[in-house]
Amino acid sequence: MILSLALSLIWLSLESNACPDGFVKFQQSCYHFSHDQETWFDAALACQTVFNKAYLAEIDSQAENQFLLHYAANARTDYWLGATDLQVDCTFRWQHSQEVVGTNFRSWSPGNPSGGPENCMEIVIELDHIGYWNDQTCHDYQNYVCEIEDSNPEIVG
Ligand SMILES: [Ca+2]
Ligand SMILES: [Ca+2]
Repeated sequence: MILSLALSLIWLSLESNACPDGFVKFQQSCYHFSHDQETWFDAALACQTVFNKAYLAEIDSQAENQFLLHYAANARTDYWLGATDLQVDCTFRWQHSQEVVGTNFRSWSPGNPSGGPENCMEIVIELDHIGYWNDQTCHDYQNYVCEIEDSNPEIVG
């Protein structure tokens, strides 16, 4: 009786943390790693429209950074992230929060951000098979990560 109650509580708590279909949960957010490739602008639009109110992923903590870089490294895939330096060259800003990228920690690939025409931020997998941050030409076609906060789990789904 107690065991079955405990099991149903565990089941309920798992259920209430469910992410939308196609999303993976990590801490307070759900992430969708795209299978299609888009320009940065179309990727940002896809997160907003196809996945109701999601946004291109914003890295807020070292833990979230490690999660996303490891996922990309395992998938051996580059992914757009939600920051650009379209306002001030080499000062990357998250589109969702408007915070400046990399004030507390940074994972730029050596020699990056390289600036100039590379105005959009991505995770790049380098020859060492490790994921880093990179600035890339916004019109390149890349996979992308959408993020949605899981603050109202009962509405999700
Ligand atoms: Ca985030
Ligand atoms: Ca670059």
